[in-house]
Amino acid sequence: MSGLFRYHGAEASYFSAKVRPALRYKAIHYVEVLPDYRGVILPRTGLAFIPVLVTPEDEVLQDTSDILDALEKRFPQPPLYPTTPVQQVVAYLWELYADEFMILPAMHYRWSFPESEAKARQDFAAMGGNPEVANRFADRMSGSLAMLGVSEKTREPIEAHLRTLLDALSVHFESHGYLLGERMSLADCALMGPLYAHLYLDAVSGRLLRETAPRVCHWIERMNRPDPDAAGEWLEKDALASTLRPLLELIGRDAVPVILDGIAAFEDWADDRPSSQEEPPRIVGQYRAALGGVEFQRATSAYSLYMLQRPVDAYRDLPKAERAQVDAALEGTGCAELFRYEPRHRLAKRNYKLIFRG
Ligand SMILES: N[C@@H](CCC(=O)N[C@@H](CS)C(=O)NCC(=O)O)C(=O)O
Repeated sequence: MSGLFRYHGAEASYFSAKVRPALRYKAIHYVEVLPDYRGVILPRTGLAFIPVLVTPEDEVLQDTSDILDALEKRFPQPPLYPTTPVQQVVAYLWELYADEFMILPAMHYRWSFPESEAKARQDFAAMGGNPEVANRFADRMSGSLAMLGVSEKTREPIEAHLRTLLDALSVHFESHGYLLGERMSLADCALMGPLYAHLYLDAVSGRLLRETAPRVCHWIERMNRPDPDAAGEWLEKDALASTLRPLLELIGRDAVPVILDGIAAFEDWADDRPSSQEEPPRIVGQYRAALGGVEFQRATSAYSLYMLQRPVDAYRDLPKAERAQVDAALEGTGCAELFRYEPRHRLAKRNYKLIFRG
């Protein structure tokens, strides 16, 4: 055993980009290897997802939220998870947004533009070494656009969302190094998934970022090359920067309704499931969502509820006075809706699979 963590990930992989900055920031001794599906990932997790992190003790961690939780526990310094109420809940909120909503612009910009698609196919072939296998994978990914809600109909509101996000992030990064202040957090890591692995690396969106959002590009570069000795602190007194407010308003306006409608549809399905069914399927049909006034259909995913539980648990575990501080910080952003929603079902993990609990 080498004493090293082994990180099975890929440069163009959304979720690989979420954990990599944390490994570097925490100065964890690790190597990043090309994903070993046959030897490690499939036999050990039963799934074909990346990233996967194998610890020096040969424990296999899968799912970026679970990987980051485990890393924070084992290497608490430097921290990634704020412990003050507002910043903690807001960090989980960004994770939910980045994992569940930002997939729309990320997939749109990779697969709706021939130039981006061609580059992605070449990148996949270079990673895997077999162009046919790479193209089959690319076909599956590009074929999932309609299921995700990316279509000619949603193109305009998706692109408008990204432009507004980039403008608001550019303003924020004029005054602050990271989302919560001068230190990276879970929030920044999660946002790296869509922003680095897809939007920065892909041809058309990469140009858009470089031409219109150089400060966002610089944040991406700093996230990928963190200097642990140069880190500052999150804002004092659990404050949020005033420049974060337009970002939270954007999340509240566009992403929160799409996410909550999906969770409500999943819960309706779960109400009627056979009582013997412990494991939900990944996708349970489609639900109606709306973005920028455009109605569309999107796959209903069990995983969205698992991700919602993180900010909601963090919020509900707070003493009343601290919950009031979170309410005050999110007042009028549209994000507080998430905490008013009361899930009727609860999901947990067993052997890397989601299961109903209780
Ligand atoms: N919730 C998982 C998602 C992992 C995931 O979707 N990974 C993508 C690559 S970014 C993948 O391996 N997809 C393979 C597939 O969909 O078949 C996590 O956070 O790790």
